[in-house]
Amino acid sequence: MVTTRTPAEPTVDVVVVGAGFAGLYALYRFRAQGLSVRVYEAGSDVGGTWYWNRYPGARCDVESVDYSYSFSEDLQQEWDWTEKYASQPEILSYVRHVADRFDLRRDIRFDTRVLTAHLDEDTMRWTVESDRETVTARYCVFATGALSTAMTPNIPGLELFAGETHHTGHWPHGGVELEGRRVGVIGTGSSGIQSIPIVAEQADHVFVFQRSANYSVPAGNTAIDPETRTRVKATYAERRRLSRESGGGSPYNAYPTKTMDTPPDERRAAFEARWQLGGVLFSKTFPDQTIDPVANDEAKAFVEAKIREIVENQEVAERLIPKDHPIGTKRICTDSDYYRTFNKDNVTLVDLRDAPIDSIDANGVLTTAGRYDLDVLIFATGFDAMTGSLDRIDIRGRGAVALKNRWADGPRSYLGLGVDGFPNMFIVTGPGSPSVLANMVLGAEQHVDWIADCLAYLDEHGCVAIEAMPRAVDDWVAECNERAAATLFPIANSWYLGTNIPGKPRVFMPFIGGFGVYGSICAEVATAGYKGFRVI
Ligand code: N01
Repeated sequence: MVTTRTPAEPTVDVVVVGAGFAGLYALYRFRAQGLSVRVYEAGSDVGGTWYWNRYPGARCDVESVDYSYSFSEDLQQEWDWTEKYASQPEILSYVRHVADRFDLRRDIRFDTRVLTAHLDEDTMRWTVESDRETVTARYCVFATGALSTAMTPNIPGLELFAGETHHTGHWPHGGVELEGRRVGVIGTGSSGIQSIPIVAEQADHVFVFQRSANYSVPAGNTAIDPETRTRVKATYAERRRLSRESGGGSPYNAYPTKTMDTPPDERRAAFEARWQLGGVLFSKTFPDQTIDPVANDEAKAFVEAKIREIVENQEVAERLIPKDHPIGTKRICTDSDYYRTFNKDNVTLVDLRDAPIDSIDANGVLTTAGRYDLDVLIFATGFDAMTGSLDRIDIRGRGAVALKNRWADGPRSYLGLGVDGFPNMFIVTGPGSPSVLANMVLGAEQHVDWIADCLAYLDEHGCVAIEAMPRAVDDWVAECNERAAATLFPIANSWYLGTNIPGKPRVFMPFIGGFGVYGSICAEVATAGYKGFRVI
């Protein structure tokens, strides 16, 4: 209920939390329609994920020409990506360029962490408190990232370690001296698999502490030659159109036939072609690969044969082959010579399934089978994904109910965008949206455009608030669960389901129905006057 009292003017129209790809575009877009915006960013510069993740080998696994903003044709045409898969430094300089080119920095407060965001039900405004200031806003938009809260496991004795410890997600800006040192890497997800080959080039010895093996395919990174660049730029509009209609936000389709409907020779050739091309799209070689167990087994067998072929020591090869999940149901990793790295004399695979980590002491890591003396210990142990960055902020909606408590059994939203009981609050690329299953940059643009149009609609209609209705949230959660249950994804214990965080409810968090499908649903909701939302 909105009271009749005239509220004090809010400080700004919109507070945006986070200045990564999503937050920057939100600032640009909201400002363009005349709204006043303030962005808070905990880091000292723009970039989000690409500001923090500076570990050796950090690189995007979506093609650079696709993992970039589409909102400005001029920007698209003037920026020259140098590699098919951009490295972290190149992406960070791109994001910095965007911030400068569109004069975004003046509305961003850096080195500022948002602590609380509380709704005033009388005014329908949000009071947002950071470690620097408190502001009020008509709308609060969380662009806090899906993989932004690093997780370091609570291993007994960690604080005793006399060497250096680093998390890949908080890598020092000046880099880490690895030359001639004994380095331990805990974790073999995307971050570990990307960094281990480079760490092994520098370190005296690398101990890879592997709990679960992951599937990895060659990244297939190459320089972008001038002809390719010209061709991409000439056809950008079509490329973006196809991306928006696609399942994953990139302009590619799976093979036209299902795995087992494809003759064996042709099937193998298709896998081989994808393997040679490299990249995460291997997991979508055939359309049924993460749906049909038989199809999945074919893809697995292909990759497992590759691992056995590359790794010389067959005992090590067997340990590097995952035993616990269908291929592609955890984010498939991409690498540059990961498996070959295990042929080096200075690399040791420590299989924690045989002997788990027991503790850490001043000199290194102790497993139940022995000790590993180290100078540097790298945690490539991942993130409290999708909800972690929201949980860190005390977000309170109607009745002062905390979002964290509301989501105690798993995140519940309508379209991933809105939550009942939290009017005028929006989440960008959060749980309930395609998010991490699609191109995050196009995902952020699609969400921000939807929110911006929604805010314009509210102003045009003299409304003060919009709020997801409980029934719409229930239905959306059910739809997300049904779609996930129709795939093989829920079989795997992964950060998609929160299983990497002790005590987190096991819920498949992203919307798995495809980027294009999701975009159409969001557009239909808006066209129908924000069906499923209550507009006040
Ligand atoms: O994190 P992860 P990540 N003892 O959670 C292990 C994106 N990304 O940072 O599986 C021992 O995948 C854990 O073992 P287990 C991408 O979406 C993209 O690597 O829990 N080990 C696992 O091996 C990716 O999926 C890019 O048994 C422990 C690892 O740590 C996501 O970010 C690059 C442990 C964590 O793997 C996250 O990737 C990097 C413990 N106590 C990241 N706790 C690209 O674009 C955890 N582990 C290429």
